[in-house]
Amino acid sequence: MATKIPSKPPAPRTQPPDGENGDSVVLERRTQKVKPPHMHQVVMLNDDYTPMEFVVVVIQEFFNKDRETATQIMLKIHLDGRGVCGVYSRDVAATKVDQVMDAANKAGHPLQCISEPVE
Ligand code: TYC
Repeated sequence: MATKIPSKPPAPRTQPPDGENGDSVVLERRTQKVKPPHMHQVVMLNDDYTPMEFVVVVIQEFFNKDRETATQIMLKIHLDGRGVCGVYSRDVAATKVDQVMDAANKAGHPLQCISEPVE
């Protein structure tokens, strides 16, 4: 392939590059551009068929809660219809939902779990 030779050399700079005044370099302070990730909560929903013990074990296993805390979360879901099991980045929350749904399907329980952005 033929390389095009520029007919004229580039014109010499008349201005120093941005941030330089010729003698010294000026560093600009900029505000932080990277925002923390938007967090998502994994919410478990109540139903009339999934055994309480199964829900407690799932919360312990996938949300790293002790038995006491897992039981309190399960009872909250049972009484209120829904409850937050944990708050994570979007991808981790989606993985938790998949893990719970997979375990519930394999055990033959209708347990439902969703992920939603934290307000
Ligand atoms: N309501 C269920 C029962 O009485 C227990 C249950 C709790 C089911 C929480 C689902 O997410 C749930 N066996």
